Amino acid sequence: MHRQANGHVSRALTIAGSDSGGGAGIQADLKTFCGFDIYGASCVTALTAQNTKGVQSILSMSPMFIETQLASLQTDIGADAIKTGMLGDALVIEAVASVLSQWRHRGPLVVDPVMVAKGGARLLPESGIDALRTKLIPLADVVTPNLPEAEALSGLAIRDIESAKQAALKIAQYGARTIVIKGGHGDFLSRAAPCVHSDPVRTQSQGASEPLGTVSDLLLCDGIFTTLTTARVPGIRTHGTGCTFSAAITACLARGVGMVDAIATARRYVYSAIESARDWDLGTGHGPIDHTAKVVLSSGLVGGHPYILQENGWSSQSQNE
Ligand code: PXL
Repeated sequence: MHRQANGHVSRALTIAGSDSGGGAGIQADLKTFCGFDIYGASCVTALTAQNTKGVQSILSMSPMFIETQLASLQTDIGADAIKTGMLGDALVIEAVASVLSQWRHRGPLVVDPVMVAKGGARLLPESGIDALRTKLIPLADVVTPNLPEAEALSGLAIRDIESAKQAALKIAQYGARTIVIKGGHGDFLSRAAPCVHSDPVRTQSQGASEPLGTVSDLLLCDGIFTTLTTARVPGIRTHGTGCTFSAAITACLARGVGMVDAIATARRYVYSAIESARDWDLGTGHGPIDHTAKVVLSSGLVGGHPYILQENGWSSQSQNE
């Protein structure tokens, strides 16, 4: 278990829905926290009856019970970083935002603006989108929309890298410091963007053409755009990748990792988790990913804590970091 300099165990909190199938939501988040040697606590916002074929039913928690769970955690365990996932509706978003805005000494907030499940089930009605924009995103240190979520939040159609950048700027205007638009749903972001930070996996420079079969995310951090690119792993074992990505960022932030390194590390973890589950025989639909995949952390990120390097196609530069 990772401990901070003062000996405290690093704690991450997920505020999200339960996936009975174990691949997404609270279950994915807690597995991810374990993968990063972080203590994980949870506030359940909704229960889903779900398997790899889809969501069969949803039972929402009342905003009042969600507030009670958060009060239990706030007054005892605390959190070095917090993420939100499926929140369910505008009233829950308002309740969560209200608690978080009054929570002193909490860590950074990662908002994964979950709207639709991989199989197509709606996890947030249209009416919740405005509450995300006006109540929760202003509190966020980082927001991690996929392409459809970025379009819904910004009100802009994303067709290419330029429109993606406009959408990111719009979402940043709601008050979040960092925006990651995930390109897993399409290749709009695979055209190059100006690159300032270097991605340990692979970085595209402006104007460079990108090899086929890649996934690029657009990062806007403190006003600077970067694209982060990885090889695309073929197959449909991608259930829970969004939850896992935002949970991995949360885990890194709880450990004190800087924002850009946290995002790059989370991408590597998700890549490893997809790659590692490729030949799993588990369910017949959108299969889950392997949360026991090795985490690749840079030595500089974790202050001497033992880390594991994995040979899975990362550049030697990242393996040697
Ligand atoms: O991946 C989005 C998501 C978030 N939270 C829960 C889910 C899903 C997708 O299925 O079930 C609970």
